[in-house]
Amino acid sequence: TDEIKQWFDAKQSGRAKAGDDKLFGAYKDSNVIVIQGEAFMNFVVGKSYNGQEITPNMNRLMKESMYFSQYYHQTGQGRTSDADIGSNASLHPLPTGSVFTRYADHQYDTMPTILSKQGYDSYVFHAYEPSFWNRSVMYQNMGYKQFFSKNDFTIDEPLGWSLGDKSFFRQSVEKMSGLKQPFYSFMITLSSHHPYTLPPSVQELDMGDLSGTTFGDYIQALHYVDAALGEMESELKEKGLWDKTILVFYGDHDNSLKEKEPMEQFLGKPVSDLDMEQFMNQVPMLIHLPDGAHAGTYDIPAGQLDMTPSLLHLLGVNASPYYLMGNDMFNNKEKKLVVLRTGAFSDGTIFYIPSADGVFEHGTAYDLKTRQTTDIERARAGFEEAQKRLNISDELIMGDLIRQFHDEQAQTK
Ligand code: GP9
Repeated sequence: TDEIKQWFDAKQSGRAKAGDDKLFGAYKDSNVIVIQGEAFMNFVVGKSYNGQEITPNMNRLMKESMYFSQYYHQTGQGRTSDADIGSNASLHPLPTGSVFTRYADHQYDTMPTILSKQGYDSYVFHAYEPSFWNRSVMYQNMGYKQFFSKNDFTIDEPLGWSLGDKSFFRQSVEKMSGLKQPFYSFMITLSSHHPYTLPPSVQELDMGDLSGTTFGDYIQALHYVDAALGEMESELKEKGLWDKTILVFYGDHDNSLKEKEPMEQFLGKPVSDLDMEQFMNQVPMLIHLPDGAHAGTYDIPAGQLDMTPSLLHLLGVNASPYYLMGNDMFNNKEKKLVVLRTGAFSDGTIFYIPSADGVFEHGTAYDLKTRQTTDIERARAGFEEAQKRLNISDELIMGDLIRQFHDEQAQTK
């Protein structure tokens, strides 16, 4: 554990604190609403097909939001639950299985537990069976005051697996409007779940040659989720929550549609291996601040593990006592490196893709400027750091080391 402690000593001592920059604590005591969008990928954002905008509401919202254009999902086999643990506990998911089902009794530093010390109550909303991904057990451990599951919603818009996202958002905002502020709300959407076949009445786009294909259905589903997002914005404004709330939207993972052909048809241009690799790994990340300030495109390499440390920065919470592996996107002192569960990584200049055998030299390194393969040696240091981070995270989770470290700290006080 010495290596782990050393790594965290360096990480924690470099965390942002009061007075470092104007953004630190600029939105102290704001409510925080985070929406995790099912299979919502970045390549659709800003795109049109057959003259129709796919995500008009998000495109509009982006103009008054911080948009992170190089944001990666860092999930593994635990899919939606991995995006959740990555984002809310800033740890890498496991090489196999899901933290939610395998280690639900271990201790984590999470958005809810950290924010509870700042006077926040935290709530999680997902209109599906509470036992799925072991959520009801895990959410209690993660420090949520209440989990609003399928049992707490009226199924007045049956769609796909459960309740449609439009009604899910409306009923969730209704519940939120009665809560003591400030609150943290984490919401998980569902309508754009594989296989994406929403009924024709809900499919609004003319997908031309792509209609009736899984890819076409996927685009239709995202268009529906985007409309739901637009409605939610109005509902938050109606309830007087909009300008008191940091609203975050990000995608949880890829859509499992790995074929190039429909992608090329959708984008109307050829797609390289590197393009495809990035499309499959990048999700949108939007942060809308209560006053709509600091809007623009932020092209730093980042990922789901960075959400919690970055939100703490905006809220003025010192992250140094916590065992969070991600980077604070607003702290210029932290080295920006985003590590995916596969061992792929990017530092913003290169993107390294490992081979199946995991041998460094067998992987491929791309230069992100030329978009061509580059000397593999440029990736060596990043590869080693990526492996180190994944190992540290695994040991931390499996060995319940966060509990041990906090216990040790408490004893030395
Ligand atoms: C169901 C939803 C789906 O509750 O979270 O999860 P996924 O299959 O995408 O991991």
